[in-house]
Amino acid sequence: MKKVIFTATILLWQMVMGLTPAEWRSQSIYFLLTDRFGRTDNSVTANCNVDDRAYCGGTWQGIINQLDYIQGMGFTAIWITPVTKQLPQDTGYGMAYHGYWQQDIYDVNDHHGTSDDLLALSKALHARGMYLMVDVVANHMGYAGAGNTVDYSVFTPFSSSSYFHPYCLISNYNDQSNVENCWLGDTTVSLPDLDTTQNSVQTIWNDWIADLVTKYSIDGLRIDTVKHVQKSFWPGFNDAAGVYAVGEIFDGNPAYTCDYQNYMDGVLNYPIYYPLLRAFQSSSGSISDLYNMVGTVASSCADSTLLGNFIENHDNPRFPSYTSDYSQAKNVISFLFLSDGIPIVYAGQEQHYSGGHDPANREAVWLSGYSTTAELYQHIATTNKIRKAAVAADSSYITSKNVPFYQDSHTLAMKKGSGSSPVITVLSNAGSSGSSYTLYLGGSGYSSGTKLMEMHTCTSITVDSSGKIAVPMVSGLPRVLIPASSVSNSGLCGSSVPSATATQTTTATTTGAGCTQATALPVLFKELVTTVYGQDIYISGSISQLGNWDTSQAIALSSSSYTASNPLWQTTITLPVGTTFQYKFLKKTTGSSTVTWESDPNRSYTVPTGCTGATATVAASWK
Ligand SMILES: [Ca+2]
Repeated sequence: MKKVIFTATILLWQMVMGLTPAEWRSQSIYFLLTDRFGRTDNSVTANCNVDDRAYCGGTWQGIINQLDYIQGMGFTAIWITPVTKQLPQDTGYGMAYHGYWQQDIYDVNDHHGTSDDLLALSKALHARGMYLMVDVVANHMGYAGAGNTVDYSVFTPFSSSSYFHPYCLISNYNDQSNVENCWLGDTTVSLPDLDTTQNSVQTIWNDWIADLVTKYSIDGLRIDTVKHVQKSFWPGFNDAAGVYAVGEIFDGNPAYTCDYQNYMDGVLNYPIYYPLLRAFQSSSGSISDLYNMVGTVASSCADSTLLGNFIENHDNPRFPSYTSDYSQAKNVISFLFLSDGIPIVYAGQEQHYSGGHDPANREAVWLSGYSTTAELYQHIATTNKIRKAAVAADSSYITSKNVPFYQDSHTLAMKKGSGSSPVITVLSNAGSSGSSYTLYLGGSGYSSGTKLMEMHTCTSITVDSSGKIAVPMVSGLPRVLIPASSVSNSGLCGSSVPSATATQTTTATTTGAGCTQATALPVLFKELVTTVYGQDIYISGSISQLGNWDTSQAIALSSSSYTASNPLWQTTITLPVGTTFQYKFLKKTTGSSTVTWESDPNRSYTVPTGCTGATATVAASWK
C-alpha cells in the first residue's frame, strides 16, 4: 500500500510539473552544450580550443547567469546535454565534456556543478515560466579503451558484463539487429551496449528516468541514439518519464525515422534537415525537394507538429559552414519556427558561428560576449514573437498542418493555421544579393480586400482584387504575413495597426498605380571601413531604432560581404517613412569596453517615401 501511495504521489507531481506533448507544441527550444555555454565566473574571454576536446568550464550556474540572454530571444525552454557522471580519462578523443560517455547514472557530472546547482537551474527556469529539457542516453555507457578490455566495475549500476550485449562493433547500418545489438565507438573509446531487452535493464532505466524527472522537475527529454535500441523499449521508458520526449534518429529517410514516432512522442526532424539544408545553402539549392518533403513528413510521421526542427546541432556542421550569407541563414531559421514542429536553435547559431564537423561546431558561446544586437539574435527574437502572435490569435495554429502552396526556383511559400486566416511564410534562397521585386502571390486562401501585415518590414498589404498578395521581396530576406487583426500585442509593428495606415494602403491599391506607398522602408546602411580581427562596426543614433545614442543598444553591422579590397560592413534597418535622425558609425573590440566613434559632425538622414518592396540605401566611408 505504501508503494502505491508513493507512486500516485509521483504521478501527481509529474502532472503538475512536467509538460505534456500538447504543451510542448507551442514552446521554442534553445539547445546548448553545458560545457560550452556559460561559466560560473561569467568570463567572456576564457579560452576554449574546440580541437582540444577538453572541458572548457561551462556550468549549470553559468546557464542560470545567462538566462536573460536566452529569454531575450523569446525561447521558452532549454535543452541541456546529459547530466550524468562521465568517464574521467583524457582519451584519444579528448574528455567527456559533451556528456555522452556516462559511467554512473545516479551521480551528476561534477564538471558542470552539483546536484543542487542542477536543481537551481530547474527552479530558475520555472521562475521565469521557462522549461527544462534534459538529454538522456539509454543505449550505452562509456569506456576509455577497447570493447574487449572493459572493466565493468566502473559502471553504476550496470557493474557486470551480464547487463550488456556481447562485444561487437556495429559493422552494417543496413542491418537493424546489428545496429541495435552491437556497440558504437571503437578501440579508443567504446560505448558498451546495454542489453535493453532484459527486464532487469528496462526496470533500472524506467525507475531511473521517473526519479530523474521528479528530482529535478524536468519538463521534457531529448533521447540520444534511439535507433540503437529496439523499438519496443521506448514506450515504457517514455511512459515512465511522464513528460514529452523527442528522440534522435540520425537518419534522413522519413519512412525509417517517422516510424519511431509510433514509439515515443516526437523525433528530431532529420527528414526535413537534409532538404532544408540543401534548399538554402546556396541560391541554386532545390526548393522543390523541400516543398515535397514537407508533405512527405506530414503524411509519414504520426504527428508532424510534435517533431523537433533544427538546422544546426553538435553532431552536424553549422549552417554558416556551408554559406556565410545572412539572408540564407535567416530563411532557414524562419522555416524552423513557422513550419510544423517545435523549433530548436543550437547555441551559437544566433551569433552566426560557423564551425564545421565535430568538434569544430562546439564553440564556446561566451566568446561572443553574448551580443544581443547580433543580426541573427534579433531575427530569432522577431521570429519567436511572430510565432507567439500566431499562436495567440489562432487556437488551431499550432496543430494545423503546414501547407506549401507556391514555389519557384528561389522561392517557397507556405501557409499554416486555420483555413480563413493562415500565417503565410515566404522564403527565398537568393541570398543577400537577391534583387528587390514584388512577388504577386496567389493561392494563399485569403480573399480580396483582406488586410495583412508583413511582419519584418511592418508593411500593410491589402489582398488585391484577383486574390493576390504583393509581397515585397528584398535581398533574399524571408517574409511573413499575418492578418492585420492578429498583430496587436505581438510586440511588433506597433501594438495595433493604425487606421490611417489601412486607409492609405487601400487608397493606393485602388488607384491601380502599381505602387503601394510604404509606411516604413528597409534602409540599407553600407559603411566601408577596414577592421582587424576582433573589431566590429555598429551604428548608433538619435532614434530608438538606433538605440538613442546608447552604445550598448547600437545595431551591429554584418561583415558577411567584407573583403580586403572592399571592406564593406552593412545592415538593413526598417524605419518609418519621413523619420529624420542623426547617427554615426562606431567601432567595438571584442573583450574591450572601449568604443571608437567616427569623427564629428554627426551624420543626418531622412527616410524617403517609396513603394512597398523598395529599399533605401545609405553608403558611407569611415571618417
Ligand atoms: Ca543498442
